[in-house]
Amino acid sequence: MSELVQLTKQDGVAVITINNPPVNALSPGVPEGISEAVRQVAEDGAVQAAVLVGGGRTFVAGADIKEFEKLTSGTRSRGAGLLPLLLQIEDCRKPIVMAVHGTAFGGGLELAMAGHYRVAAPGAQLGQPEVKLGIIPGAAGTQRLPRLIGVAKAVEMCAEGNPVKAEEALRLGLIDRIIDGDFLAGAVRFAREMVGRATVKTRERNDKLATPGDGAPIFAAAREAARKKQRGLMAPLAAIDAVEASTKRSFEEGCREEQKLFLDCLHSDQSKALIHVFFGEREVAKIPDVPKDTPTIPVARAAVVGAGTMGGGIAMVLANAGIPVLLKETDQAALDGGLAKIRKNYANSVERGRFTPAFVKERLELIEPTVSYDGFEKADMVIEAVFEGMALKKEVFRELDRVCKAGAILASNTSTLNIDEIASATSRPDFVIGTHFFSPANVMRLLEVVRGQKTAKQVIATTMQLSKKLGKIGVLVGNCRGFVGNRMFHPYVRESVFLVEEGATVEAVDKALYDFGMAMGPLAVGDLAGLDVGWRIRKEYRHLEKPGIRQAMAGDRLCELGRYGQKTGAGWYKYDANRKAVPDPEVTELVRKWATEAGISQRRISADEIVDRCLYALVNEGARILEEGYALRAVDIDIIYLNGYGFPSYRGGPMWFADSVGLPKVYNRVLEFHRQHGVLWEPAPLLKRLADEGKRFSDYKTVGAAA
Ligand code: 3H9
Repeated sequence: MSELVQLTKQDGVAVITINNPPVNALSPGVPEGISEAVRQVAEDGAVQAAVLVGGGRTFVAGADIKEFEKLTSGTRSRGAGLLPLLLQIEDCRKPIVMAVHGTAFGGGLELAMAGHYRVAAPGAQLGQPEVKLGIIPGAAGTQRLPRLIGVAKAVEMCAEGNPVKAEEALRLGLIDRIIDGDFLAGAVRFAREMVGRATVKTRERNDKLATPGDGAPIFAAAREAARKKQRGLMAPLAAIDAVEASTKRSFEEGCREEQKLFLDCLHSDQSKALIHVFFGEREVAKIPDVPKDTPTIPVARAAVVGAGTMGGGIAMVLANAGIPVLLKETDQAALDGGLAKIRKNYANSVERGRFTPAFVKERLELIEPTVSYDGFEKADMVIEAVFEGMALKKEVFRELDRVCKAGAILASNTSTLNIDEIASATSRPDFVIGTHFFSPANVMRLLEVVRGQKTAKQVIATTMQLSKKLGKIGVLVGNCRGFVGNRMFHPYVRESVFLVEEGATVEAVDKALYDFGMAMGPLAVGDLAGLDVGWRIRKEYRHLEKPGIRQAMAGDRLCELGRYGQKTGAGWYKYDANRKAVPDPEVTELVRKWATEAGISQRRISADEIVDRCLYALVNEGARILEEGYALRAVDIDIIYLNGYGFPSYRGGPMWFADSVGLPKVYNRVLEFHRQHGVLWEPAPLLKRLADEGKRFSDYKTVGAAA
């Protein structure tokens, strides 16, 4: 038998254990090992039933995702796949009980469904998350799941990819029992109870399958939801087609249809991008010079300075993770305002069913409002979220340095300011770090963790670990202006404004980028965030601008007219009372006038040009950041854009997108823009080099440690 699968016997019950840490993926050798074990069970007269269980922390978390790349690149052949093994299990005449703890995901759930019975540990999760990787279940999951739980729930699970917990799985009929106490002993006891009972084959059950007529409205609704909620993604629609096949065809024909759809998805660019994202999200946690075993500081108590939108959101995030937090404002009125906003946000979450009232009550009790620094001496970590201004930030850090205990981490939520300069206001720059949350902080998953020149490794390790505890994805970046995300966003937005000045309508620019897959167009984002924010900063730094370089002016001119965006009812768009954007012909007229005055000639601009101008500006700046070492890897930039800027996941992030277009093509287009628009389009040296060498951004490793 394979080393990855063991067989032991307990009084007439065989226990088949899969041991392929960390998640018991179905890597080469595992299916073969299971097959051999099932053969032995069938042949061994002393065995009356079997339990199949995962060793370690989980059942089987799915097919081995690393193998997919080998399959699509042709470095590994598909072999017979899992289907014959699942038939072999189902055809065994002795009851085989699948014992699920941890997760039974993807191929893991497909394996479990081929068993005659399923038991689970409390809290275990079962799901078909393949769509999140741009594929669909490929081992009869779309055919067995509806037979076990009915079409409506099966299509939801396969198309949305979200798992169910054991308790719901029991209600749905996906499992037969929840085992409290000693899991393996309970599963073996269950198997013994099943000896002599029918070995029910899931594939032969049709009692829960809808007729094509009954199923039609379910599938129509699922398609509509997928087009809306998973815009641009192919796999959910393919998953729905595959589940629908279960209602129209025999099991065998349904499996053939599923295979075809599975392979189409597996070979798609979307799947390659989403698999890149899966591994990327894990890669960003790995920091070359901060090894996994770097000691961390326990963060048992925290404090936040500033109860504005960001500070309040950050306090909620800490409280949601069970960390007691002091929330400080300068005066009672501001504090009350901040708290009212927090309560309103929580009330909205209860309304939407995200939190229970009891959960919210507990979390609110963890947030202790204050107008003084009393109690700060107990905090293990303080996050400053006061108004964005260097003098004020330094004053706060000077004070924090005075009141906080030695060993406490002092973090700043600045989105633009120099973290080393902030740190210089303290006597402990090694304990200062940037934690750049994105708005709304309690919703957005991204956390840019900004490493200062002197930030200690344990402070970095602690902050990265904390980001995971807070449900965020932490990405380490270096201390440059705008850090990674906003530094790249600047040329992206600049180009969108230039395009409007050159004759594209506001709607055309936003639509082209929305159709590309961005969650919102850049101009609509500006209206949402407030056009005055950038305008004020630009006014402050105008004296630093190099003469002769074109500056985007239309946004600033709108601000001069009091059009700050949604909050003033007008910006690039007009807004009705419900903040719904309406195109405003007056803006088109105004911009035309301003452009004429500035000597900019207007012309028709295609959607392709809009996308190229905006995205390649993003990519070109990303290449500079990478070469300068402010991001550790191209994938770090991708993860930032996917989680903080609404970049479409199925395009893998801006750097992956550029790689998939091909860097020579991207470089040539950047050169073309350089010729047309001048110095702002100077190609990044790294882009040129990689394009010349026929390489990709993902091949490039920085020497910098994002410092
Ligand atoms: C599928 O099954 C298709 C089928 O229909 C069959 C078709 C024929 N493969 O996430 P973690 C690695 S598609 C390979 O940090 P956690 C992961 O990269 C699959 N590797 O732990 C990481 O490596 P490293 C459907 C995998 O406790 C390490 O394991 N299944 C796989 O936070 C630990 O992972 C899924 O989509 C895998 N399948 O979360 C499930 N899974 O340490 C994907 C994990 O080197 N997996 N690794 O960075 C998950 O959702 C989470 O990993 C899980 C554990 C919840 C299981």
